[in-house]
Amino acid sequence: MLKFTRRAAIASVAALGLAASALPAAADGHKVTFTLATSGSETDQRSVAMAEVFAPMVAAFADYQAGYNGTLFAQGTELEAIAGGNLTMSIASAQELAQFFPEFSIFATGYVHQDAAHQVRVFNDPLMDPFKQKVEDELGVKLLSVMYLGRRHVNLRQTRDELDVQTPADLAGVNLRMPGTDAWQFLGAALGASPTPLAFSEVYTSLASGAIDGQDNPLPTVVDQKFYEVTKQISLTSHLVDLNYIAFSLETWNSLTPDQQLVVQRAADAAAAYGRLKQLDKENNLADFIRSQGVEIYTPDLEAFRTHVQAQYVGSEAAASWPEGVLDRINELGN
Ligand code: KDO
Repeated sequence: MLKFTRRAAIASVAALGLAASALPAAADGHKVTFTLATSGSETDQRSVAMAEVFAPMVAAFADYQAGYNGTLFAQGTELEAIAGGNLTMSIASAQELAQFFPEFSIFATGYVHQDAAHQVRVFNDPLMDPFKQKVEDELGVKLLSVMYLGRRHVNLRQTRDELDVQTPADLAGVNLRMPGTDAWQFLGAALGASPTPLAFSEVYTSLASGAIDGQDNPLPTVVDQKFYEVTKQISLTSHLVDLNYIAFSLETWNSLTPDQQLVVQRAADAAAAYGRLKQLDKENNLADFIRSQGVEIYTPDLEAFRTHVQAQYVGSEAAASWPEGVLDRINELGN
């Protein structure tokens, strides 16, 4: 297994950074401030990548500040804050964008993206151009890069002896927390569960109190949020290879010089690449730690889940919003 080294990552992005720092500071010496709002923690790999890679690369002309854990803007309100001129950046989701543009639900559909590399090919493919343009034209938000969040799995309070999750039928009646937007709730129901909308910041306490039976974040998030303290099993459904977008204010973007725009784009790509490698490294190496905390991890009947989940989207309102040919192109870009 390729062991991703922190030094290698920093060296590879520093080379980019050096090129960027050769650029002159802001013409009048005045620096803009880029403010990021995220419901993620400060230690989440996407947050770390923005602070340790993106921020230094734009430092010649921009100060960077970040609000974590939803403290600046509640989860799901960041895009509106950017559109309203009250925020520079967010780590947005396709599910949040689907609230404005239903067709974005295609990128939030269970068992479509195959892995991190597939996400990058899709984001960089011409199929993405109309999606990106619409977000710029109608929301005033520029999608700079795609970030890897990870493979989402069903993570429950019940032990496997109490509830062995092999097929969607085993999730009937399970109160599974999903994030609040329609695309997330649809996915939770497609898994066979009874989805409950709840903000990310409420998940730990709701698991601890028993207000919910489970949640579905990737392994790195299970560790970062210590969900292993309040859950007893993970059925590796891998039902969504989840992504986020580095969303940037178009108004701020248009205020930058072409050179500065190039640096911002390169900084976003470098941060996304760094965070992706770190998240993949964590994802591939955390299972034993989580097991050591008393959480049983096992693989269910993946074909049963894939078949059932995908059947729920056929003929759905979400699928009706997908532009002709896009799903076929996404599948072509798969392995
Ligand atoms: C979550 O609320 O479960 C979720 O994983 C949804 C993602 O789209 C994203 O908002 C994420 O939370 C946050 O970035 C916190 O990790």
